[in-house]
Amino acid sequence: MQGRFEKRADVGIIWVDNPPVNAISVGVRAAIIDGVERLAHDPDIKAGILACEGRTFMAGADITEFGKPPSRPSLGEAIDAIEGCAKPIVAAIHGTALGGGLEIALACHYRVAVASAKVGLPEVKLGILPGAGGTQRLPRLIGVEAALNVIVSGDPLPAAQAAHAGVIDELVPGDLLEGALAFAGKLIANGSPPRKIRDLRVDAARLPPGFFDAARTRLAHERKNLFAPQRIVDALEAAATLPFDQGLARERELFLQCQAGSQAKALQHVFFAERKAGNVPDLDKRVARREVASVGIIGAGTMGGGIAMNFLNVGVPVVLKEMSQDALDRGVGVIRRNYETTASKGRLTLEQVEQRMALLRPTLSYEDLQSADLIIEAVFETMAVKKDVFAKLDAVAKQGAILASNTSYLSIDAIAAATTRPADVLGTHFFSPANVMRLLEIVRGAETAPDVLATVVDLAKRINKVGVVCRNSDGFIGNRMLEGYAYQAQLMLLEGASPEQIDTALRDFGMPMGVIQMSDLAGLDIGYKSRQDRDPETYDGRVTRSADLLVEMGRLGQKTGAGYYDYAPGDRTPRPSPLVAGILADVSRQYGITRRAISSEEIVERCFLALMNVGCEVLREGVAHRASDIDVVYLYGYGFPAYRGGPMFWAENAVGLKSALEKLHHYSARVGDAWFKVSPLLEQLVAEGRGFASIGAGS
Ligand code: 3H9
Repeated sequence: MQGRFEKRADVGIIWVDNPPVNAISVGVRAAIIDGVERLAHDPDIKAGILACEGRTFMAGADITEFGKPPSRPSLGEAIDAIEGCAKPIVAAIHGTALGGGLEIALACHYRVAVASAKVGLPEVKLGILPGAGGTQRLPRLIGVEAALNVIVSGDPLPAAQAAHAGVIDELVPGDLLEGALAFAGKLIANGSPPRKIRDLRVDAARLPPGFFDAARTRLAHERKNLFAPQRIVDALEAAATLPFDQGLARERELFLQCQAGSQAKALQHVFFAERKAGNVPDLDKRVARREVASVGIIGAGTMGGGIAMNFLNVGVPVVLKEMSQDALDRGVGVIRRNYETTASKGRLTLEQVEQRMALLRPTLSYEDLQSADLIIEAVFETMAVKKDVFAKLDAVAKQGAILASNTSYLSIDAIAAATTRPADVLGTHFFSPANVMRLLEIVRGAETAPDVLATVVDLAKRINKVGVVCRNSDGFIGNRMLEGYAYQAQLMLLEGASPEQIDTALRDFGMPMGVIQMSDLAGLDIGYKSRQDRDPETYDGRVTRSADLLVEMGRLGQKTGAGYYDYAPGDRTPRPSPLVAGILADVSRQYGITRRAISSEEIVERCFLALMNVGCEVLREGVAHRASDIDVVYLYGYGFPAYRGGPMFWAENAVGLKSALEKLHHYSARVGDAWFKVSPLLEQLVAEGRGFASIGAGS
C-alpha cells in the first residue's frame, strides 16, 4: 500500500505516499479504501482528512497503468468508498490536484487548500476526458459553462480562483494539516454531515438555448481535428440531462472511446517523450552544476532579444551586446514593446515590465561580458563571423563561463576550436520567436564538458523550455530533417502540385503552416545566399531553380510582398500567383519533368516520410539519443501536431515501419535515389521486426 492511516483524537487522516507526484497507482487506491474503512469503523473518529505526503496532492491517475489490464481496486471503487462514507472527509490540497487527483478531491465531502495549490482536469492534454466522475461532479459544483472551460482547456486553476468558483471550501493560511484539522473540528462541532456533490442538480434551464451544439461547432474550429474536446461536450451534456449514475456511465463510455483512439496514444507518448528528453544516457546526473546567475548575449536582433527575454522572465540579469548604438536601441526597444504588449493583455503588470527591463544592461563593449556565467552568441549565421566572436569571447570571458552558440546549422566543434577552452562550449539552438517557442536544442560538441552540458540541461527547465540534447551535425536534429521535408515539397512543385495545394495538404495534416508558405515567411533570399557558398554538386539544382528565379526577380517572400505567393499590402494571407505557376511549369519543362495530378495523400506521405527518413539517419548516427527526442523537436520547434505524436511516432504507429519503408522505396524509385536515399536503419528495423524503442536510449 502506498499510504498509511493516522488517528489524531477524533479525526482519521488518510495519508497517500507515492513519490514523486502521488500518481493514483493501485497501491494508492488500496491505501485510500483501507483508510476509509478504518475511519468508518472506528467509533472514536468523527471525521476524516485525505492528505498527501511529499511535494503535491495526487497529480492524477497513474498514466503508466494506461493500456495495461485493469487492476483492483479501481479508481471508481476508491471514489465510491470516499463519497459513500457516513463521516465527512476533507481533502487537504497542496501542490497540484490534477485529473483523478481532483476527481478524488471532488468525491471528498469538503476541500481545503493552501494558497499556492492548483487544481485542474488536464486529461484533454492526454487525449482523454476525466473518467472518474470529473465531468459529472464539476458542472454540479461550478456550473456547466465554467466546467466546460476548465475541462476543455485542461489548464489548472490557482487555489484562490478555485475557491471563488466554489471548488475549494476554504483557503488555509498557514500549515495545511493544522488548517484541515481545524476545518474538520468545525464540521464535528457543527454536526455537519457528509456533503455529496452527486446530490446537487445541474441547472440546465439556465444554459443558453443550443449551448451544447454551439460548443461543438466552436471547438471543431478552435480544437481542429481533436477528438476528446467533442466527447467532453457530450459528457457535459449528459451531466446536464441525465441522472448522476447514468451520466457517470456515459462518461465512462466516452472515456473509453477516447482512450482507445490514436490521439490518446500519441498525446500520452508526448507526455513521456517530453520528460525523457532531458535524460542524457551517458551523463552522470550527480555531476556538480556550474552557477548561472548572470547571462551575456551577443546580438540584439530578433533572436538575441528573444533569448534575453527568457532569462529576464525568470529574474536572471542579462548584458546585451551589439555592434552599433542604433541596433542596440532597436533591440532593447523591441524587448520593451514585447513586454508592454503582454502587459496590455493583462498578463504582466507595468511594475513587472519595469522589473524585467531593469535587469537588462545594454552595451557595445565585449568587456562588459567579463563577469557573465553564461554567454550566448546570436549573431549572423556564417562561420567566419562566429569564429571571430568566439575568439573575442575567449579573450574576455571569465574562467568557468559557459560559451554557447545559437547557431542553427554550423559545426559546434569548429566554433569551439576558435577558443582555447572547447570544453566550455556548446550549442543552444533557440527557435524563433525565442521567447515563445518551447524547444531548445542543446548541442553537445565533441569536447563539451559534462558539467557544462548538465548545467544547460537544468537551465532549459529553469527558463521553461523543453531541452533536447543532441550531438553535432549539420542542422542538428530539426533543421537537418527539414531539408528532406522541404526537398519533397519542392520536387512536387515541379511534378505538378501548386504551392497552395502543398500547403493546404500539410495544414490539413495539422501543421500550423505549409512549407512553401514558411519559406516565403523566412525569405527566399536566405537559401539563395547560402547556395552561393555551396558546391552545386551537394544539392539538387532542379528543386532550387524556381526559388533562384523568384529571388532574381525580387520576389523574396512576404517582406517584398511576393514570393511563391502574392501578398496584398499589410496582409500576410498567401494568394496564388499565376506568374509563379508559369515559372514552375517552365522549370518542369526545362528539366523534362512531366507534370501530373498529385494527391494530398501523396504530398503528406512524401513530405513526412522523407522527414522521418532523415530522422532515422539522425538516430543511426547517434545525433539524437532516442526517436522520441526527435518527436519532441518537431512538436515544440516546428509545430508538428501533438495528437499525431511527432514524425517518428506517426511513421511507426499511423503508417507502420514496414509500410513506410515500402512507400519510401516507391517514391525514391520515382524520384531517383541520387538525392533521396532510404535510411539503412529503417531497412534494418523492418528486416529484424524491431521498432524505434530498440534504438539508442529507447523511445
Ligand atoms: C487521469 O487522471 C485520468 C482520470 O480522469 C481517470 C481515469 C479513469 N502518472 O512532470 P514531472 C511522473 S489522467 C504517472 O517531471 P513536475 C513523470 O513521468 C492524469 N507518472 O514533474 C516524471 O517521471 P520521471 C491526469 C507521472 O514537478 C515524474 O512523475 N494528470 C504522472 O515538473 C515527475 O514529473 C495529469 O495529466 C502520472 N499522472 O510536474 C498530470 N505525472 O521522473 C500529469 C507525473 O520518471 N503530470 N508523472 O521522468 C503533470 O502535469 C506534472 O507531472 C506535474 C508535476 C505538474 C504534476
